[in-house]
Amino acid sequence: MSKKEVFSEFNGETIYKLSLTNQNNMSISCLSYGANWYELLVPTKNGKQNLLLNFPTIEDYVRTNEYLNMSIGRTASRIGKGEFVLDQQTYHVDHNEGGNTLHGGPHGFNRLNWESRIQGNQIIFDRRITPADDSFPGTLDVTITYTLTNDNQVLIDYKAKSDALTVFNPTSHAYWNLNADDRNVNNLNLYVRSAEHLELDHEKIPTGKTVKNSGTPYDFRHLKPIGQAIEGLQDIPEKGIDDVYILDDHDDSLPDAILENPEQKISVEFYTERNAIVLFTSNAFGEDQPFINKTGQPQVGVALEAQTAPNAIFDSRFGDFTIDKGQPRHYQTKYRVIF
Ligand code: FUC
Repeated sequence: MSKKEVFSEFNGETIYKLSLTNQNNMSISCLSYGANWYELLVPTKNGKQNLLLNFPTIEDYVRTNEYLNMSIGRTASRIGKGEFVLDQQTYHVDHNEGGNTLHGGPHGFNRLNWESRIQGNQIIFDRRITPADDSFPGTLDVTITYTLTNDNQVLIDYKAKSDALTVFNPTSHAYWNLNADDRNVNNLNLYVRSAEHLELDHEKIPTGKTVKNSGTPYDFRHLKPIGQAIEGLQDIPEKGIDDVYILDDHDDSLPDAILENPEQKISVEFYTERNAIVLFTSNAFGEDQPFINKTGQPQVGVALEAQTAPNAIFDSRFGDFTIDKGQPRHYQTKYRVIF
């Protein structure tokens, strides 16, 4: 079952909502604005339950600036001073957080209304993004595809091709909350297949060093309640997690993260071939955020943003997200939902 309908008008453009349902009555829907993942609905004995946070209007998404469920690009996380070097040439891209560039800058993927269509069990978004649009080098043709399978997996594929050397490190900023009631995520169990996270400076720019997770609140190598980690972080300014976890060596057969609601027996397994996940526990969220069915509060949701470690842009030990002229690039993140 699939449907494309008008969600709203915004700035003279039509925003579409596109939905798919599989044979087990699990549904996803997306919005063309930001190639946004609007809902992941699973059937329960009390009706359908959305496992993602969402807002009622596009204006809420634009005003709140938390990248709620947005597609992020061209580059996830922060580029210090918006500056990087490719083939000995220094580039400066637009800033949007102090002097730094966060999540692709002020004109990132999240600010675009994407071309959208449904094909079979896929929702497909396309855009051409030029240097005049977002200040990054190279005209980039991007396709973001959400696929819903009959074995309850959602795949997000990011494909891009550029007419010049550039960078491409997209992610999904989906915020999860597997509770049917109004609780935040502190009671949910989390596992992350990671032994270390990046050290960050006071502007959250990677220093190049890593920190071992073992013996710290950051350690999720065994399933544990998110609230247990949060309790251990009350002495840091954020009072929560907003960190780049470096994943252990890639193994296709192992989930890189698991989020579990032990009471309702709902869980989501995350699989990525990228080398990092940014874990963000919505630490400063509050009542001014009008979520549907949830009260805005710290830890109202958790984002697990699969990506190449952001410091790869200046340190090849952490990977490489540059793409050459004409060279296609394809990344995939897989979410397996168990209910
Ligand atoms: C995450 C964090 C940021 C920011 C944003 C909404 O990726 O790293 O600090 O708050 O999401």
